[in-house]
Amino acid sequence: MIRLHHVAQTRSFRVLWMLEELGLEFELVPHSFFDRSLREPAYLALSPAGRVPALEIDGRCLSESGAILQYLAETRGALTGTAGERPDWLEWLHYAETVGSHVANLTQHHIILRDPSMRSPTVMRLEAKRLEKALEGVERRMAGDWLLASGFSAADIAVSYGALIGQRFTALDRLPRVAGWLERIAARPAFRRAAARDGAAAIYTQAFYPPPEETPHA
Ligand SMILES: N[C@@H](CCC(=O)N[C@@H](CS)C(=O)NCC(=O)O)C(=O)O
Repeated sequence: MIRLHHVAQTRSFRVLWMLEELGLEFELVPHSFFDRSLREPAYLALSPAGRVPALEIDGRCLSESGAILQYLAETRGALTGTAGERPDWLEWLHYAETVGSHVANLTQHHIILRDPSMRSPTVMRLEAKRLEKALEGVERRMAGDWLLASGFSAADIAVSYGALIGQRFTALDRLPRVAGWLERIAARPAFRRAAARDGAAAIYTQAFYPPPEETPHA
């Protein structure tokens, strides 16, 4: 049995959605960021840094979402794009972390650091801009309806997760192709099934987290 260790709204959603796209049966094991369970020795045996996702599959456990998407696509023979598209497919799978790193930094400053004195308004503004720049790269390079010309692939899952969460930190007004892509994604039956299994929102509870205003110099 495939078993996915998951926290709602996190990168493990990529894997949840991929499993739904592939039509695989799996057990979903929900975890929380707020009860220290990801730091228990039993969980650290599954995920060395105590993070989600962790996917128990084929007699072992994988804990990098990009590697998991690639492994699932390659071993289950689906959502890989064509052979000729392989360099682009790999590039997008990893570009997901260019987007994801800004989302993670913004999440730290807007949400995880609860005491405002620990937050950096400069980092919040800078990271929102850098996220927008990373999404502009998607806007410019999308092949058509999806990232690859041959159609929907695991690359769309990897990158769009960052854009879906990222739009809570940077508006997509100037990125119409990205906005249209997210609408197509939201209409996919497997995405809807994954969203229904994701769990209650405990991290992102606001639709938008605006960057702090710049304080005018006196
Ligand atoms: N590179 C890893 C990053 C995994 C990761 O940082 N996951 C976050 C959720 S998005 C996590 O589990 N954070 C919990 C923590 O840092 O304690 C991946 O893509 O799977």
